[in-house]
Amino acid sequence: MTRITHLAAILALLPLTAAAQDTPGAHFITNWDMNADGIVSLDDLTTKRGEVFVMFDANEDGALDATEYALFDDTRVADMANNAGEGHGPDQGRGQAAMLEGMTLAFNDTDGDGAVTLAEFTGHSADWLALIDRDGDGGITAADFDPATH
Ligand SMILES: [Ca+2]
Ligand SMILES: [Ca+2]
Ligand SMILES: [Ca+2]
Repeated sequence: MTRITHLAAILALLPLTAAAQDTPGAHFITNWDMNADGIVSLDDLTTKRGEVFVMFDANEDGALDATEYALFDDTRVADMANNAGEGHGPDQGRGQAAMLEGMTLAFNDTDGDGAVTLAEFTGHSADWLALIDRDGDGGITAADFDPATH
């Protein structure tokens, strides 16, 4: 029950879907653009990462441990597998890879103790933004997912 609830929730949060996606990164932008101004800013990322964190902190101790992170990882993999069946969507290339990397335990575990605290997770929002923000304008837009841009 808990697992299913989490899965359903994260599918709504991280729709790395190729379905009905004409603009690269459109779903990411729709779901992470918290103030709906068309640009995913650092504030948007930080706010949303806080929500994702709470969702996966099953024992509510303020840290994602290895067990909790395994579910988080599984959920992202399941989401990718789900969407892979939808035909060939646009190759989001490095944008999508960066998006996934920014969610990993290794990326977020600043002190290397094997668990990620809320401060660590939200504290890496800027690093994550920098990874995805290919045109370096400080916000994430469709331009940052365009496979033609390098
Ligand atoms: Ca926890
Ligand atoms: Ca840590
Ligand atoms: Ca940008």
